[in-house]
Amino acid sequence: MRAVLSIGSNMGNRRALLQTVLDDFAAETVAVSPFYTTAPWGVEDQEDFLNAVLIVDVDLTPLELLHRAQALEQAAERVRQRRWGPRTLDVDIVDIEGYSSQDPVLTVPHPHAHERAFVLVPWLAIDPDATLAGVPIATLAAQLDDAVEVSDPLEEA
Ligand code: A4P
Ligand code: MG
Repeated sequence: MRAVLSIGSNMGNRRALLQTVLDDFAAETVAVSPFYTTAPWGVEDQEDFLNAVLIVDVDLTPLELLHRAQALEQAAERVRQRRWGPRTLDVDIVDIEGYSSQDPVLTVPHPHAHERAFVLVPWLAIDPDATLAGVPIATLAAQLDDAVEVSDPLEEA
């Protein structure tokens, strides 16, 4: 099963926290985007995020993949204080090939993915021809003007 994951952090050692996800999925990874510095979406009075997207090919069910993502968030000692608020690590399932779900426990495609430059821009970098619910992600990304730029590893904690 091929899936697209969005990872983000805006607390602590952001680069190291994102790396824990890359390490966990290393053997199942098809592609990893660069890390991007992104302005906070949703709740704007918080630090900038570091975001990336990875494409994985896993031998798991969608729910098993969700649980694995949540275990990584727990391992990062994530405390959920408020919706869209600051977090050490967020691992979202953006899309799963050949699968869709409206269940609130696991909604696929992710209901906000199409309006988030921090998801679409990194994804576009590793899969320029990808579509989301049938729409090219290049088209979706072109409609957004959020600040998203490749981060300089030397400047990142
Ligand atoms: N859930 C349902 N569908 C999914 C899915 N496709 N992937 C459920 C992951 N989880 C999914 O999530 C709440 C519940 O969503 C989970 O129990 C799961 O079963 P959560 O991660 O506990 O809550 P949250 O993250 O605080 O809220 P929410 O609404 O999921 O926020 P998001 O969408 O994760 O957004 N700005 C920038 N620049 N970069 C970011 O990375 N991230 C967020 C968080 C806000 N602003 C951001 C960023
Ligand atoms: Mg989340």
